[in-house]
Formats: sequence, structure tokens, C-alpha cells
Amino acid sequence: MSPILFYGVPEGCSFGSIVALEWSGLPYRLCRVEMPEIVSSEEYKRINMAGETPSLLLEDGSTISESMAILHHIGARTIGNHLGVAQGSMDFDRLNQMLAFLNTTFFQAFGPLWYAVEHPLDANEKRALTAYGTAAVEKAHHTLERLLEDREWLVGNGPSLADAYFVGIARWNDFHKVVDRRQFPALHRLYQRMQQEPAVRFAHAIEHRQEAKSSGGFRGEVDLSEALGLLKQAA
Ligand SMILES: N[C@@H](CCC(=O)N[C@@H](CS)C(=O)NCC(=O)O)C(=O)O
Repeated sequence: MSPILFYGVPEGCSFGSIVALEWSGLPYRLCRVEMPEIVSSEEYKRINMAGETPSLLLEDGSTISESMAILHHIGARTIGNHLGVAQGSMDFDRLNQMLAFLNTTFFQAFGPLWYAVEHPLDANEKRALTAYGTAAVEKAHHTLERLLEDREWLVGNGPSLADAYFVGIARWNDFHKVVDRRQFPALHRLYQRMQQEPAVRFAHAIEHRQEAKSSGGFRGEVDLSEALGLLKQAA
């Protein structure tokens, strides 16, 4: 069997893992997980104890959770092509550094804004969270713009796992309408360029249940009960 990526909808950060899998050319399948209902169910927690997406079910029935672990797993399986970078090299350290920034500072900046839309709060609480999140998202964009230093891609001279993860998080700005991305020219250019990537178009189509044309190793969708059966068989 090919690995199964559990991706969350709507607006899941697993978007980046779908893009990375497409770019990798590795065979894989997808399992859709509705948030917050299914992701917090006891069934899904057998896949991911934290009740979060993404997760990856491997050929032997074992699972990996956390975007960073999944992305590095994909990278390690593609050493030698443009995505895989050997651990121990400076290129790997640069990639890991950028991924860590995206997975902590950039991701977390949106946390208060998500909390404010997903929970019943009074007006003062909502205002405080919105102000906190807005300042954090602005600061994270300024930092990322400086880190990009006018380059075309986040790391090195071509697309990497960092660009794949970036595009899934950066789109949250369009949902929350915090910054005008055009004020961050390098970041804006990267975001726009990524929208033209077939892998990104594919991930959007999958999330919106539209006709999705894979340019990678996509082998179809499975439902959660089928995936859980594979987990059991291997246990
Ligand atoms: N540290 C985890 C965070 C994963 C995470 O927060 N996933 C969100 C979607 S982006 C989720 O599953 N949330 C559950 C929910 O919304 O109920 C990672 O980087 O993979």
C-alpha cells in the first residue's frame, strides 16, 4: 500500500504536506478529515493522539504526526532530487531553520485570530485577541520579508519543502484579512508564483472537492474507516 496523508479541512496546515507529496513524485493517498468534528473524534485520535492534522500512515501501518516530521520524512525519501537535502549539510540546516520559523513564529501568529473566530467570546475578549493576532501576523510578515532578502524562493535557488509549507499557512492572511501582502514584495511574489504551481492547484482542488489533476504520485482518496483498518492490520 502507498502512504496515506490525513489532511484537515477547511484551511488545514496539511495543505503544505499535500504540495510536498505532489512535488516528491512519491506514491501516496489522501484521507479527508473534517475539522473540528472528525479531527477530535476518538477514531481519528488512534491516528493522531493530539487530534490534529496532518498525519501520515506509512506502508507498515505506523504513523507520523507533526508537519515538520512529515515534511522531513518526505525529504528523506527524495534525497537526490530537488526536494531531498541530506541532514548534516548546511543546506539542510538552512531548510530546517526556515521550516522552524514557519512552524513556530509564522504559524502561531495566526493562533489568536483562529481562536477569536472559533470560540464564543465577549466583545472585549475578541478585540484583545484580534489586536494580539494582528500585531503578531504583521511582525511575522516583516520578518519573513527580511529573511527572503529578495530571493525567489525561501531557501536556495529553487522550490523546497519550506515553500510548500509556507503557502498553506500564508493563505490564512486572506481568510483573516490582516496585511496587504503587496506591502511585502518578495513574499507577495513568492505567494503569487506558488499559486501557479500545479501542486498548489491540485491541493486547492482536493480541499474544495473539485476535479483534481495530480502531477505527482497521487493514488486516490480513502475514507477514515478504511485507513483505520490498515492501522489495525499492522498493529
Ligand atoms: N504542531 C502541529 C499543529 C497541527 C495543527 O494545529 N493542526 C490544526 C489544523 S492547521 C488542527 O488539526 N486543528 C484541529 C482543530 O481545528 O480542531 C503541526 O505542525 O503539525
